[in-house]
Amino acid sequence: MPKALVTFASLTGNDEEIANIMTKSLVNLGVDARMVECQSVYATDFLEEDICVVVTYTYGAAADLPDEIVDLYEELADVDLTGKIFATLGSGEYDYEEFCKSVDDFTLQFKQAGAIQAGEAVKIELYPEDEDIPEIEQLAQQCVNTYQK
Ligand code: FMN
Repeated sequence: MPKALVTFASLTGNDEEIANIMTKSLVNLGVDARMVECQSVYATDFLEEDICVVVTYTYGAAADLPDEIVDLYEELADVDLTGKIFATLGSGEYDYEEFCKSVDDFTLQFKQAGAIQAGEAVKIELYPEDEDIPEIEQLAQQCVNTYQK
């Protein structure tokens, strides 16, 4: 059974719900998945996992990473995740110039750490509605498919 860690940053709950849906989707596919708030996670924790998932919002004047996830982002630069599978998701708002930029930042950081992207990052406007759920479930399925290859 593959192991997955889903970590998230969420100020007003949108990304927590996305993380929740992703975790449940993985569990439904037979993955031993757990969901942990990002301030309780170190990049080295991913070394114990098969599937690494980050869910984050985007904030600040210049589409910044949330303060609480900056440490995890920086630590990823020093971890070798070769052979691991990753997925990134997040919530943002179209009104801002750089929609869900933090999701893209993590995608690049995971790639630089040597991990394999399971599927296209999922970006959701604000709260995940019913119509967003299939996209999240599809990413969970892609994580499992990539693991089984
Ligand atoms: N969303 C983006 O896509 N890009 C941004 O640059 C961006 N900047 C923001 C700046 C501020 C001050 C605020 C209040 C929101 C910003 N957002 C931006 C929208 C948030 O990412 C969005 O509300 C998100 O759903 C919050 O997630 P959470 O409920 O998990 O905290």
